[in-house]
Amino acid sequence: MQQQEPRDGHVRFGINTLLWSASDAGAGEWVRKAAGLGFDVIEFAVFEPAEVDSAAVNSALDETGLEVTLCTIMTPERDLISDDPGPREIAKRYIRETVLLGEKLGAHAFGGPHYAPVGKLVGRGRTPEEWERAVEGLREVGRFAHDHGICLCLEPLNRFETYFLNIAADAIALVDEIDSEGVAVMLDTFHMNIEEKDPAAAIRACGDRLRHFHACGSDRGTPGRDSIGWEAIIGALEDIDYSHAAVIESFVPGIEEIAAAAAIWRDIEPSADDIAVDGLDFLRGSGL
Ligand code: LER
Ligand code: MN
Repeated sequence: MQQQEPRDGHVRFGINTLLWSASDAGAGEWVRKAAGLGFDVIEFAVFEPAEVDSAAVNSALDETGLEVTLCTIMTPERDLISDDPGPREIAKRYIRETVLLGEKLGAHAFGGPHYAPVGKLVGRGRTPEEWERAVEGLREVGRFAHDHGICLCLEPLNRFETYFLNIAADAIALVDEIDSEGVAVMLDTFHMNIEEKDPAAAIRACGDRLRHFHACGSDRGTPGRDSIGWEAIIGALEDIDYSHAAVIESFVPGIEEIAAAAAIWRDIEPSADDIAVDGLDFLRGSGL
């Protein structure tokens, strides 16, 4: 299902399946649910690419006209910066298999912290050897992704979730060194709010390297009902003519596995669907 990314100058708004599910099952159902709520994009968090029923998803996509983006699930055994070649190979295999899934679904962006497991902290900063391994590994899988019509969008995470890439400036340096059309930057307002001195300046610094975006509340609740400086963020996205997807990524305590990984210990909003509905309403009204 190779399609061109729709680039009509408009941002398309999406929702990440982690709001509702911690599994690859029932993927077609999330397409219909997202479409019913008015989204343009469904973002699948892919646990095991072989477990996703691509035929069911494609028939739901045909029915609804939704676009797909993918989000990585970096488990402890998927680690491109490990000094052990085993986890590096497992990470590359996972990325390649997910790229092939994405190609079947007509996806163009596969975002997330492809470099290391979420939550991996080792009591020190990154080493030059780890940086080199990331460059080599991502260059290899980036070439593969590009050959299959997909861009790997590297996401800096906050310091409590990774020590490897925390700010846009480092993601830009990594992407520039990899120098592959198959590797770009993505940003997430939740992480930027913790790490960036000036999130709008970080967006502008990325320019056209920014190929994917997570629009998240500062508390991982509803975007727009939080303390993010949305006016400045929206202005910066407009300044760089951002015209890819902006996806809400929020979590609720009821999805226990994800809540534990993202440290969600209370109801931040009344319900998961409130986050989706009110967040989309806010983004649609933002002028993007
Ligand atoms: C994790 O905090 C996150 O933001 C995700 O996009 C990556 O899995
Ligand atoms: Mn994110």
